[in-house]
Amino acid sequence: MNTYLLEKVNKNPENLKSFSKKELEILCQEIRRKILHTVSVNGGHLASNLGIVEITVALHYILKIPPDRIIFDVGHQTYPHKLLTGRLEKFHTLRKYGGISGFPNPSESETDLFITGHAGTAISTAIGLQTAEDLKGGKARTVVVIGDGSLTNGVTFEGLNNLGSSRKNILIILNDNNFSISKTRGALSYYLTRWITMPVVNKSKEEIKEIIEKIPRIGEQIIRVGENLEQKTKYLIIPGIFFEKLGIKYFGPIDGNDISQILDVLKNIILYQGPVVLHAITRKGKGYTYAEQNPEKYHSIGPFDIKTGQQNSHSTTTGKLVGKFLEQSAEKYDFYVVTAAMEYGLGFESFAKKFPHRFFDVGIAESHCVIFAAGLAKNRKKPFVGIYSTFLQRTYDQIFHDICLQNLGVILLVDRAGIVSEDGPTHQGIYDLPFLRTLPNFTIFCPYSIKNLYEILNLSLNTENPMVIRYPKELLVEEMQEIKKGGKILCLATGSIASVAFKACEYLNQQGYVIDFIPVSRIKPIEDGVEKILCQYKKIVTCEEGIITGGFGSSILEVCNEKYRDFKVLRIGFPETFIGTGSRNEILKKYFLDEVGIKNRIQDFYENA
Ligand SMILES: Cc1ncc(C[n+]2csc(CCOP(=O)(O)OP(=O)(O)O)c2C)c(N)n1
Repeated sequence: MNTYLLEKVNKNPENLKSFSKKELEILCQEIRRKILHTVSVNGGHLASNLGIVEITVALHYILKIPPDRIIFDVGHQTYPHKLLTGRLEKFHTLRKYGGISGFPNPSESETDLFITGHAGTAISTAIGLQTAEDLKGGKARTVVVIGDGSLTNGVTFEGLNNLGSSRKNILIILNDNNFSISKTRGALSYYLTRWITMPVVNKSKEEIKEIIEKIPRIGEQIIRVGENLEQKTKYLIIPGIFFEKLGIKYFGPIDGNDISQILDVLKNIILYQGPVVLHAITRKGKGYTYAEQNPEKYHSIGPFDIKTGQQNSHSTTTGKLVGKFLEQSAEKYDFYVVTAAMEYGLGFESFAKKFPHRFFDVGIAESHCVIFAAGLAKNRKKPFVGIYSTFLQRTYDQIFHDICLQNLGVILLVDRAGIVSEDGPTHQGIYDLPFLRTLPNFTIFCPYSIKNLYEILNLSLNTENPMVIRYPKELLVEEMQEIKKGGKILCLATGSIASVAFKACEYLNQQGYVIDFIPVSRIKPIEDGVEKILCQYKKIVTCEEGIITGGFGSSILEVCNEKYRDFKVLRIGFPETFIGTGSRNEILKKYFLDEVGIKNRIQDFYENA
């Protein structure tokens, strides 16, 4: 693969500044090819990165980074940025154990300022950075790159509101491709789409006048009151008006995949004082036909064949089983399914297609999503909320205030609980249990097998109180057994790690140890049977795929502490830390949570504690 220009930039990023427009175009092609090739082997966020190439190259051409800085919202679209900032040689390790991250990471490069992966933070971060810059009397510039999906996020709105009044010199590039993962949802998206489809952009002044006049009711009025044509066309530019009302200057839209056009506009806009939005229309998946035609599928994809576009493996997920269950139950039960832009990852596409009036995608708006569901429940329409564990963190207050405090029958389907492999520290689903466990009125389940998952889902159809069902991405085992041998140690394991702990106990029992094992799925309130049996053991081991601080093991420790005097508890789980990229197996091994690690720790506890 020819990466001549990319190598030149890799040697010294300053070389980019001497490239001709033709060379910049070729550089964009080299970047696209490199990304396509690497993601086809490692998996990753393909479509978003292919769409953002020209904008990234243009920004690196215009800015001096550092001290100038680009803050990418979410950060899933930083592959071109990584290739332009010294990570070409390591790019083949993208998302691998010990390799470079699929998201910004300051430990890789000083040009990545924050570790990010959750939507909506970039504008607030930029205001903070720029305020500090002003306080220091510095001259560095801050540019935000944000997609139309992330623009709809509530945190983004808070940032925009503050930006308009704080008047900071921040340039926001709105990367508008009409998609988040699925089609972007909400009124703002509707207005942006109107803009794209409106033919006004390339028309002559006379033609623009004609178009405005034809707008029912308000067209003639606009022509009368507008002072000049530019001002008149502004009334067509509804998103422009949205930003300008907030005090943010709006320019655009421009073709965000045309490097010449972006450079011409950027050169002028970068000199503008105060907050500015540049609206760039891009094509998600640009340059790779399969991704252009199906941006949802190629938003985040596992390894695939470049020629055919086919994914190498099609492992099903626990979420897909949940989606299927909902679909089948919907014929008999009256309920609704809600998500914050994660229909595809949750495995809910089929339900959404079959029951479009019972499915609500509210956009990347987790806090709103949870309160919306509370409203449904209060008005006797039973909601299931599908959400990833890591994004659930955004909704702690809403769960507390709008679900648990009101004791409403909202069922939270918490997917990606446990290790999520390649997405790294921003996406690990290991922190939710400790914060959920503190809230009154909740029942929390961590199913340990598919059979157990279905039992819990069936239960949830008839429940009228708040409930959480946490499950991993990977398929759970079909069934799980108990081991009851009257052993001197009891091992209690919950959720996805239970099958690993079971194997470790089974192995030890074969070696002559006597260890009892019980898989536990209802961890709040702790299952009655489990609570009663604890008194029979002096040594108890707990196992969970989450941090041990405040988790399942801690709840067992609390019960023992309240009821018994003479006991020891070994809690096996993750230490209080952030966990990087790698496959689930690699990470479990590193933290001694694989079969061998668990076996060794139980053995040591058995013999020495
Ligand atoms: C708070 C939060 N919710 C959900 C996600 C999952 N997610 C990752 S990227 C993405 C879509 C972002 O869309 P957009 O900003 O338009 O960028 P694009 O990928 O289209 O370039 C979503 C929903 C997330 N990262 N953060």
